[in-house]
Amino acid sequence: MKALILNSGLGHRMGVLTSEHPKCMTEIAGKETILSRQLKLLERAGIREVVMTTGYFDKVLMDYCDSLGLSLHIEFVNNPVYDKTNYIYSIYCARDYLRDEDIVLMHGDLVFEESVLKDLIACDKSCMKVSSTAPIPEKDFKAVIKDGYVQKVGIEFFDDVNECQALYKLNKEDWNVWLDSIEKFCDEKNTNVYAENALNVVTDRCRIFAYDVKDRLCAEIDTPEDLEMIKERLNEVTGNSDKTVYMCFSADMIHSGHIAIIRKAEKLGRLTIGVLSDEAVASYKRYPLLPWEERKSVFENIAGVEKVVEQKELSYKAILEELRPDYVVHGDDWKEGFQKPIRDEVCEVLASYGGQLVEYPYSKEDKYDELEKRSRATLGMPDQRRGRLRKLIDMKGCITALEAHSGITGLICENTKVVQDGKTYQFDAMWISSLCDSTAKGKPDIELVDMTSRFRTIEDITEVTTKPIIFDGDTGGLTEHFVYTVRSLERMGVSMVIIEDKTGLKKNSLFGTEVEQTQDSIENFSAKIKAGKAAQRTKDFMICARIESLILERGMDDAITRAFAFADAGADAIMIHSRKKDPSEIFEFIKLFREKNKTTPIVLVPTSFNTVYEDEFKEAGANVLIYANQLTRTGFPAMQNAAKLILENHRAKECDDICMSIKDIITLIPEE
Ligand code: SPV
Ligand code: MG
Repeated sequence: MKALILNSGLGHRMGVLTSEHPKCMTEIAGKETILSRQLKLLERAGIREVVMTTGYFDKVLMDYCDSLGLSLHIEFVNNPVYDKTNYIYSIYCARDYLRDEDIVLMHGDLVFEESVLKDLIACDKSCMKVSSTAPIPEKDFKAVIKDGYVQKVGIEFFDDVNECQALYKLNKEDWNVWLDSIEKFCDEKNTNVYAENALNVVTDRCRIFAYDVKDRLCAEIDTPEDLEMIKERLNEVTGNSDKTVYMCFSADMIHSGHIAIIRKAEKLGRLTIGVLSDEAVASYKRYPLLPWEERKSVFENIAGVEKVVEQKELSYKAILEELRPDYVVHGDDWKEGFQKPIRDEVCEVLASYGGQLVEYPYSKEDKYDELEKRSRATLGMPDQRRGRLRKLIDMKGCITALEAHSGITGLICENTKVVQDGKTYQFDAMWISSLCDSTAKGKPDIELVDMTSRFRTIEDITEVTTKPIIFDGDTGGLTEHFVYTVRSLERMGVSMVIIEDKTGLKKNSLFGTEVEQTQDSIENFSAKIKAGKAAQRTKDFMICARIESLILERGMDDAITRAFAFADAGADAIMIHSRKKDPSEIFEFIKLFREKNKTTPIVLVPTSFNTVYEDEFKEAGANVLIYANQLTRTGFPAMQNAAKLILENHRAKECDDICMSIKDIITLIPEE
């Protein structure tokens, strides 16, 4: 079904109100014009195509329609002799777009209630709006009605008439008959009459039902007095139902605070809720307990919510530019803190089109904090935590992990956030490095710290955090031992173990060829991977094969051959390591691997090749970036320095400047 809107006339009787634009652009409620309202109602009624005839100020009209940003395709048809003809000729000009279509026809100066349009469209017969209760106008259109159907329309009839307006729903069979008659009139140069004159001669074949809307609003605006009267009526009948309201939620836990603000928002108009995407929630808060689809469905089922859409970013800019709501509603808590830049941007976008921000006092209640704490705790449980690494990789494409070797470094990784340009950044996962775990225990990184002790570190960290864990499993040890390690790690909620293809006494890779190291054979290492995969009890757990060929200078061919072999053996991810500052061999490896394998995640530890930005690695095809030792390498030298300062000064005062205050150190540890 197409809509036909007749906008070729100027509306001389409106005086100065139409000196710069056509009558349909007259404002009837705030910035809402007769036309913007008509178009929005058509859009809401499911119409997608509009044919609009133009005349006066056609460029102004076209630009205006464009600026409304509606999802309607509008075909503009100019009547070149708009000042010498009546709208019958405008329809004639547009006839090629209109034939064989069901049509909603309306004059461009009509204002009607939404239900009037909806009812006409829903009527299966062709129909015209009439009112049996409105006074019979002296000089305007009346419809002569017989047996419920329109016989004639014109200003000259007074018997058996009802007031009527040029708002029709026409089924194509009836419309084609009327359009033929219009064509005939115009071909015979009869262009200064109403289109209804052409209707009146074919009503035996063009059957139009007189749809009585009684007292509902459907009136034209011809004069400034009409305008004032209709503005008032419109306000009475629509209240706020013409206004649109937008709110955004991340919540996977709806509580009475959310419902209370939704109740307030819905009073302002028709409410659309934006639900933040999983990625946006994970970026600023924590991984959502419920995926987006479920959160969407929860909001869809709250009374008063008309529509739910996805807000892909913390920034509201894109969604506001698309929806252009009259109001954005939010708690006033975002006037300060990390959300302030987001609020500032919202104000800017709203100002650009005349929208308004409505803020309600934010009620911080302990019970909500308690609920949030409980849901965070759930995220830390082994079954919840384990599968999240894979989900994050799927969701973000490339994730970051930071080294943690104790409860406190785990908390730093869990809670450190940075806000830049309205976006929040935090680490996605934690890396339990053999180097840092050993260093924290004052031992060399040679698989000397036994598994029981390494597991203790994992437990210290899991007790106080929720983020997924990648465990540095060194060589994995004997295959017979590795299978037990896999199950223990799974039980603890670890998401991934990385084992390197070395055998014998392992030393840290960053020594390169300075130390004697033996690379395991492809066969042995593949067998270890297979055994690990067979041993695991959950489907979430990942085993990553780490290739040492570049570290041991065995060449790219060896590295890539191993990568394909280990992926074939069942490795869930491939880590390639290098100790060169120049990242080219890493990029070359990624390119060669991705030529044949598009899906197996690639893991990198950019300690030496650290000039490359995360986005560049992501672009190249990497999926996990591990910052493997930076907390250890910054934390322990700071301690060494403090120890020296005390010894040198024989007191602790000189240390004060480099010490965190007691208050700050306490706040690093969340209260239970
Ligand atoms: C570790 O952090 O222990 C690692 C990475 O295995 S590296 O030190 O670069 O070898
Ligand atoms: Mg290690």
